[in-house]
Amino acid sequence: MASTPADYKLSYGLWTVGWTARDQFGEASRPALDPWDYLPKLKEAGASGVTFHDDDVAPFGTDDAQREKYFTRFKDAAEQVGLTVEMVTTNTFAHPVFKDGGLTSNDRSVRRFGLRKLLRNVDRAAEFGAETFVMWGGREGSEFDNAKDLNAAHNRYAEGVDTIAAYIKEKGYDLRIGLEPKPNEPRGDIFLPTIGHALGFIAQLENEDIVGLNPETGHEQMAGLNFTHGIAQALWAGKLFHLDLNGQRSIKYDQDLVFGHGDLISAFFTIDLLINGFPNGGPKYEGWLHFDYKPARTDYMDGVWDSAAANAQMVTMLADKAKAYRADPEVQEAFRTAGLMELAEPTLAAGESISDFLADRSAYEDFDPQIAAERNYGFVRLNQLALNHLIG
Ligand code: GLT
Ligand code: MN
Ligand code: MN
Repeated sequence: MASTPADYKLSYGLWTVGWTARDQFGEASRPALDPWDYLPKLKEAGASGVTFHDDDVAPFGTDDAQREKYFTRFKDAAEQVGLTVEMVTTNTFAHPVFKDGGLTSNDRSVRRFGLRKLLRNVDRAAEFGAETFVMWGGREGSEFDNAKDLNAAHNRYAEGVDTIAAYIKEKGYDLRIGLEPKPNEPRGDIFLPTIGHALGFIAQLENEDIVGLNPETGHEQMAGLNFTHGIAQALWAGKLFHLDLNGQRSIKYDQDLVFGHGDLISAFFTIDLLINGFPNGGPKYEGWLHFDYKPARTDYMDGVWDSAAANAQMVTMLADKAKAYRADPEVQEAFRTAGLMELAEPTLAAGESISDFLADRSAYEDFDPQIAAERNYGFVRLNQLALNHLIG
């Protein structure tokens, strides 16, 4: 039976449907609604969760009394509509004060201001019961290689993230940090450009236990990388805390298309991994399927809601196909032919020492590489079986 959006934990950034389509070259092509007015339509599109930046709900500079009113109103509306605020994130990129970064600006007073804005928003995230605190450091980076002491910049970035993590622990909040990599845009080059860079950075932190990743499909693809491989490594490392699903067609500006509207085959295997897990078991993603996309500038309000629903529809359709693919006996047989199950077997036998291994003539001296080289793995057939499920 076909699945429905209610079968998955689907959530949307408020800034996605809320994007008025102002871009580098043109004015807004759609009006902005009040933050709470997006919620009923998001629910209708298939959402069970919603996420926001501090400034999406209460604009930058709003005084404290007014801020509380905005957040209370938003909270009430979300509860009434039945949407969970599962993640909260902080805008440390839009105001020109952050033009050289929030945590890595060369100006110490800006870094102190940025860190205060982030800590204030940690309290907000906890108040809303969010599970994840996403940090996208879009302005952390440079256009020129001589603009920064790159060692000091990484020290300041680590100091900032560690301070936020320490604050979460001190307060006893049930919250984890998800760092979001991106190679470039808006900065010429952004720090923590890919999943791999971010994993390396996290390993250096004092509070690495509550710091993981929020990878975005298109951001890895902007760097020419394989998103499914990237999230697989994050899962393997126990660091896939959250994710941003969307679409991107090749190495170019951040397109933020609907999920599956970029590289469809990659989207299929992403959902296959997220829904079905690794073929031999192992760590499985249990978190939210969060969409971070932009409704096309050419669409008006009807198009905003069409595109929101399209994301949910892509997940349900791809999940149904991915489940059928895994259950297909021909696919299972092709998995075995391809050696997928064999890969789960350790290369050394249980208890085998290195000297035992060196003494095993069958592993080397008597091994015939020529015969092994003639193995037909059948990867193309296996891939065609996947495509039969996807488009057949
Ligand atoms: C911004 C960015 C996204 C991030 C958001 C979280 S904000 O829209 O393009 O990729 O996920 O701060
Ligand atoms: Mn993006
Ligand atoms: Mn994102």
